[in-house]
Amino acid sequence: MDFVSIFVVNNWKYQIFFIIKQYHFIVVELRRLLQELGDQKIPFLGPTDQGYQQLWDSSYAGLVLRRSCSVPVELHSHVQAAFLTLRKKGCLLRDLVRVRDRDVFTAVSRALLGEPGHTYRYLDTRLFTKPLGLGDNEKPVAQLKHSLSDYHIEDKENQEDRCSQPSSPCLCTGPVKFNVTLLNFMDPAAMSHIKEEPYCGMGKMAVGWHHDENLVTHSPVAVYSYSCYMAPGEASSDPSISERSYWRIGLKVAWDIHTPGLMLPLESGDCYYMRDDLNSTHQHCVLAGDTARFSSTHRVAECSKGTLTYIQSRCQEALSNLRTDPETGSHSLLALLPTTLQLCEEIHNEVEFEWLRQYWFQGRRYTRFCRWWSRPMEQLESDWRLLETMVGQLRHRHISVTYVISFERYHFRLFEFDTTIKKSLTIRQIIMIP
Ligand SMILES: O=C(O)CCC(=O)C(=O)O
Repeated sequence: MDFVSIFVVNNWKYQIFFIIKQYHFIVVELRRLLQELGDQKIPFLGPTDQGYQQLWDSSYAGLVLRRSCSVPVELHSHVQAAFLTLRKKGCLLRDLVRVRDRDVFTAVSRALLGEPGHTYRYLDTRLFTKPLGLGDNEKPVAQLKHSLSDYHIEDKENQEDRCSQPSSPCLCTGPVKFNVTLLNFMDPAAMSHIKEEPYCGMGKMAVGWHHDENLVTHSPVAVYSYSCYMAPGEASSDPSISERSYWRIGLKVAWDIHTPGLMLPLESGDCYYMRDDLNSTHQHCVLAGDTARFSSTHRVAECSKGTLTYIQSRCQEALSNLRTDPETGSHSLLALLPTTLQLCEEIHNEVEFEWLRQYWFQGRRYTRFCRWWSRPMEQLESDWRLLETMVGQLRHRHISVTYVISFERYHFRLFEFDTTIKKSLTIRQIIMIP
């Protein structure tokens, strides 16, 4: 085995060892907590329970509620109309994600809006943004994003002037620039089965317990909630409506079965913020109410490896080692340094597994509603073909171990569709979900 191969094998083994160790820790810790909990449930408090506000202040200080009446009426109506149009146009789809080694469709339908060329990766699926603010349907969502981020930087006195119910002093650290907006929709009446919340007994869950992934450290998450067919604030005037007919947010301290959970009911048009480190120290879930509901969740995604500009520059970096003979069109490598070859292989995998496959395994989702990504994806595909040529050159030089190992590295689930992949991107047809 040559130097490059040994280096890659060792590096790879180390990464696998690290992932297994982490996974092992999580499984052991979870088992220990479940054992300690036994048949009991973790207690939780809602607004009608004594000590609710105290619990909020002491253990959920990063959670801030902004009541619907503090959002301009016009904005409500534009945003809500935009949600309905986007749904009618079929832009919201259930995502195929990876949860505990299984491929599952999310219960909620989703669409990602945001900065052009940005992506957001969660549960092993990369979503590609529909540019926010370009089309008429998305403009109100862009306005909502501004309103939510402006509110974030307002000082506390201003907040108290409003009709919101500030729960605790907010630690605003400055302007926030949300770069992605994940829209969610679910109509409980259309679902054949909705999972029960397992740890506290909070009711039916539209989105299970999780931390929002892939955010910059301490990114706030701002959420606007729209329960269809309920005017802003309407439900609160009817005392006969039980708490469970509302959509609610459940929160609990991560890895803690002693601190009671918190349940926050939302009226249509309410917004809530998860600030400071709340998203990393706590988990949240979404509990289904009686009506259909949209939510628009705004966040600052960690995009250092998640923008089109990034992956294009990576391809250029690798391709700078390729020489094309102007007369014959034949290709050769300029340098054969182990580090250069390894970099080429890494980029080759990255563009294929993190971009092309991620894009195509979601079917015609993106080409159907937004042409924005079509051209850049064609360009990435053509770069990938050139990188394929470069890897072919390596193979002829018997450095094949590097190739095979890194080839098998990502997304085993996609391999189930075809074991002879990498021949060409006819893989599109194979991996696309109808
Ligand atoms: O709908 C909500 O209120 C939050 C949704 C959520 O947690 C998510 O999309 O990650």
